[in-house]
Amino acid sequence: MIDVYSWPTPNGHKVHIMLEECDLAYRAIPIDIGAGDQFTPDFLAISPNNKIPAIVDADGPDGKPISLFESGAILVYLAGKTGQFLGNTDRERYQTLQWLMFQMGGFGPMLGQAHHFRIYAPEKIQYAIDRYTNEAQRLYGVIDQQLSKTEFLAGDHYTIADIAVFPWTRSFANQGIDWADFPHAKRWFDQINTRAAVQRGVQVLADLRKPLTDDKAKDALFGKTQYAKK
Ligand SMILES: N[C@@H](CCC(=O)N[C@@H](CS)C(=O)NCC(=O)O)C(=O)O
Repeated sequence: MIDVYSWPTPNGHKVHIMLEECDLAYRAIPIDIGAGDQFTPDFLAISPNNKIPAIVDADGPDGKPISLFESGAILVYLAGKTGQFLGNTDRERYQTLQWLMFQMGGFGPMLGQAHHFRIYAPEKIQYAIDRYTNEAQRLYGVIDQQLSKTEFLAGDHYTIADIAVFPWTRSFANQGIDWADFPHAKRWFDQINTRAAVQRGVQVLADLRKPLTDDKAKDALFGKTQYAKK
């Protein structure tokens, strides 16, 4: 059994989708990041960066339990454990890792900032909105260009690179993205979105999510709770 400590956000959805795709037995344990659950000592013991997702696999390497944080590392781990969605050849595996790193290092963080400054920021700072909206559009251009040449991000096969990028593209409107500008990415989005495991994955814990309106939740994520001196 794999325990996944998570919340229904893009980084959480990546792991939920992968667990569904691999048909692994798992239990989803909600970490309400708006209520500050990510700062409890028990959670920090497995996720010292106070972010979801994290997993504890009772049946880790050598049959011993393992805990992991960082969604990209978790995807690589689950791909290794099951022998699925990493690519079929060494070349494909490196290309998968390349696009996974692209998501972890740029696509996710920059789209997160676009969403933040466009939607959540208490003041509308035009410089920040322009900076991150432009960067979001540039990044969608990168995947659109790739997907004009290949069916999936890493080539001919659906991999953890697609699983990592897809959840971030579900909030395209809040990132200032018009699909009409990115037809190849839209074709890919629609294709991934129809997968049964993807549909199940994005529903995991989904009923717990609330709109980010109250001050306590904003403090937990962006304010004094997040940045309290230890
Ligand atoms: N690089 C990390 C990012 C994880 C992340 O940003 N998680 C957010 C939710 S999508 C979170 O837990 N935020 C709570 C906080 O920052 O306190 C990963 O991919 O796992």
